Amino acid sequence: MKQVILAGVFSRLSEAEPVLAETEALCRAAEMEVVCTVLQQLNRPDAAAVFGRGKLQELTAAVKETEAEMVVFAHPVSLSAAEHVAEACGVEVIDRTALILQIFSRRARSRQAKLQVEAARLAYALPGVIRQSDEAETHARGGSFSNRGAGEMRSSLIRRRYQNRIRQLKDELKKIESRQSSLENRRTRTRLKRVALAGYTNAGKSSLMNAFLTLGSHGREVTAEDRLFETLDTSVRRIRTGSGEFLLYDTVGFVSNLPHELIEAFHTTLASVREADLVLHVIDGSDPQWQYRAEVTEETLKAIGAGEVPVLRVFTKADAGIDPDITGLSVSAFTGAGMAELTEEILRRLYPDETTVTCLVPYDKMALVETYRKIARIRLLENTEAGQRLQLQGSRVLLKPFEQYMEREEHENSMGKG
Ligand SMILES: Nc1nc2c(ncn2[C@@H]2O[C@H](COP(=O)(O)OP(=O)(O)OP(=O)(O)O)[C@@H](O)[C@H]2O)c(=O)[nH]1
Ligand SMILES: [Mg+2]
Repeated sequence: MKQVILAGVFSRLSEAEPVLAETEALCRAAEMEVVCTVLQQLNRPDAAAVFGRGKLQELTAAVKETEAEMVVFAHPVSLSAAEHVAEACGVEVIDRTALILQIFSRRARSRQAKLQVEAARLAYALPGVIRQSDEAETHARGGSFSNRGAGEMRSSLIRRRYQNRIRQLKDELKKIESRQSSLENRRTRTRLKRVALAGYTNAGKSSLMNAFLTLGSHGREVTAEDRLFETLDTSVRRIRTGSGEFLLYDTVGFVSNLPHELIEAFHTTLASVREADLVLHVIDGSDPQWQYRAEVTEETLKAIGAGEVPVLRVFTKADAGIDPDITGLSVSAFTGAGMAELTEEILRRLYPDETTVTCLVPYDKMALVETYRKIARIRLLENTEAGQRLQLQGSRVLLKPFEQYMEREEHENSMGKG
């Protein structure tokens, strides 16, 4: 565990709490231990040094006293300001974006995730490289004849190397994407509706996916772990329940102010959310900060271009003691409680005009039933003297001709087994 000092500038210290808690959790995920916190109340961070002069001295003293190895800012900081702070206090300084990039980099397992993280890291570092190479150039121009060249050449070489690597990464990612999109096309042909899990990191999305799998579907379980950003790739599973089917996508979790470099690099991974028919917003109901985190998720959904997709909120970890103020759907991935209700609600949202009815159709009207075999699901309940008792499931409009034979309409959308 690396010992670090958590630092930050906030316009109102009272609002700092959730951001600090979140950054501390991010530090733990990067195997850093926060030994001390140094905050300053300012309308905005000082452009040159983040902190004011006095605060910077306080930070330097804290570094000495605690023997911390690094300072982590809880918000983005310009590269030049970070350099200034690093010079003043003599240890490495990183900002929140760099911290998140580090965690992503540790977690990336698939080739795609690794390339995406590398692209994001280079995009993050590039402005600094460009600045240094520009400075070297200016310096070389103004300098004497003898020092012109070496520094300038080295900097522009590094800059070119970065830019080439970024181009190379983009090309490779495109190849992976085109392979994926042909797979997606095959999926589209099945015309199953798509549901995407979304939510704050560690909310319980992957565990919920696994809970759906135990409802009777086949497919490998996904990894669920008590770690931030455990999932960086998108997995898709076909969920078959007694009441209907859909495709379920599990993907990367969110955190406040997800760096735009990451959002851009993970554009394809996040397509599963943008292109879903329904977003299942998974909220950890046992988390005292759930409200803040749910807002973060809903803002991030907009930021990734999924603002128009209908959202269904679900509170999970009900077994761990749920906030009593919560009124929405609640489930537990561990005990399976609430899963049937959740499935029904998902199907209701996916097929708003579907219904299930029971009819008694006389034997001389069987031709009608045959006509509907292709567009409605029909299940024989029993043969009676008066005719066949059938359960029909399909869109409300299509089932109209059966109205005269209807015995009862079941609760909307519970699609009968079979
Ligand atoms: N008590 C309880 N714990 C749960 C439940 N679901 C998930 N957890 C725990 O919450 C932690 C995070 O679960 P994941 O399913 O990995 O969460 P995630 O949202 O996929 O996380 P990321 O992929 O990191 O964004 C794990 O330690 C799980 O064991 C639940 O229903 N009840
Ligand atoms: Mg996960």
